[in-house]
Amino acid sequence: MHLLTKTLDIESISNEFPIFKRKINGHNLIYLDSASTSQKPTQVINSIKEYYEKFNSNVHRGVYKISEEATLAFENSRSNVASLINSYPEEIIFTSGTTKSINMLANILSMNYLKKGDEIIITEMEHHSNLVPWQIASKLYGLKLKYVKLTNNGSIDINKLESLFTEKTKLITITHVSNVLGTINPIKEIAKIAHKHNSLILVDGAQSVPHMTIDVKSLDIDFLAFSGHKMLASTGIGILYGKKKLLESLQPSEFGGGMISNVSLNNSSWNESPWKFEAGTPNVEGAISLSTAISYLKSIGLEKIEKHEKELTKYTLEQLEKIENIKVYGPSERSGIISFNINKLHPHDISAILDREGIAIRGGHHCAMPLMKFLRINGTARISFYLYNSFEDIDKLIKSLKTVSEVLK
Ligand code: C6P
Repeated sequence: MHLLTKTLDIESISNEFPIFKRKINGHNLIYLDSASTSQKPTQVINSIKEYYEKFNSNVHRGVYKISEEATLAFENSRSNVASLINSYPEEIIFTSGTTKSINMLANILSMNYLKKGDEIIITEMEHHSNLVPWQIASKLYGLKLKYVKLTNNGSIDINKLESLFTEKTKLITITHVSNVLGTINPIKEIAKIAHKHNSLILVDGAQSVPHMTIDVKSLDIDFLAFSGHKMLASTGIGILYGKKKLLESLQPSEFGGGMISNVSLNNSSWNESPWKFEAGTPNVEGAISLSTAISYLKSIGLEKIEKHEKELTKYTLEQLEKIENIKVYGPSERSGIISFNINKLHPHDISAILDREGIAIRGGHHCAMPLMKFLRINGTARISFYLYNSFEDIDKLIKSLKTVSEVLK
């Protein structure tokens, strides 16, 4: 056992995730792809079952018991999400995920706020979900995208970032944590710079909110997007946080049931925030699962989860160095995401070989092609951690990687 300080009781945590009882190719599952999606604990699975078995109904519509129960659970989830990031429930918009949140905001800002010639600052490390929507908006509305170039180890140079701001800059959109390199961007500092230049800031929190304590007030960010499925909840639920005053002043970009106040044949008016941004029947089971997931994460403690992942990351980086012909990408101070290549091996081959031992990792471009271009590669093998991973998982991974490196050199 290589664990000096035992931050989390991994055995009892992993016992709460039914998937770990499964054998994969005759081995216990070692899941090292939580950046892609996380596994789900029994509590979350049961909360979805309970909703369908006991109070399945639409929300905000029915004046009968089970609909009132569903509405209460849905709105309680909004409050639970709000408290997780130190915001108010009115600042929490339910979406289907990070991708949807960013697309929605790109539409909202393009339709309401941005004008031809305005500039948006973005980085080369963004996931396609925080790049393509802005690229399309820039083409449709005559906006200009300005990219922050990365340093050699895949970080942001704050001075270079600040030099891109002009009086035309209206938004900086940036990931909190890179899904490829694990780079943690200094969001508080960047928000300060953005506001100094009268610009808004959107943070892609897909890889940070599940793994660390996020306080939107202390960071002073205007918008934050994240996904439930990367933080123990079901797929199809996500969040767009926006400062209350901003959400109140912006118009929705999607229209239909649930978001209106009054409709006549020629005109319509909207409900209050955040409901005016939630057109159509929402993902009720998803919101309930997210609330349960958040309560579960809070009961363990995000500080402890972050510390645990830091310990795993440090240990893994040390162990990876001992493998021949390996190249690890990204800075040494990072979140629990590590990308690497071994020799000229295709990342998919590395992943397929590990799968034979029940080890799940991801290989490919990770939806970050501009970053791959910057690194002058087509893809990487990537491991990523969560609260259920142990030092034993890493020892098994390293043992298998050593074999891969030996056999295929
Ligand atoms: N990254 C990964 O394996 P969705 O798919 O909407 O839940 O999240 C999109 C997204 C946005 N931003 C970042 C930084 C992300 O990492 C992701 C999802 C997964 O890296 C799937 S490609």
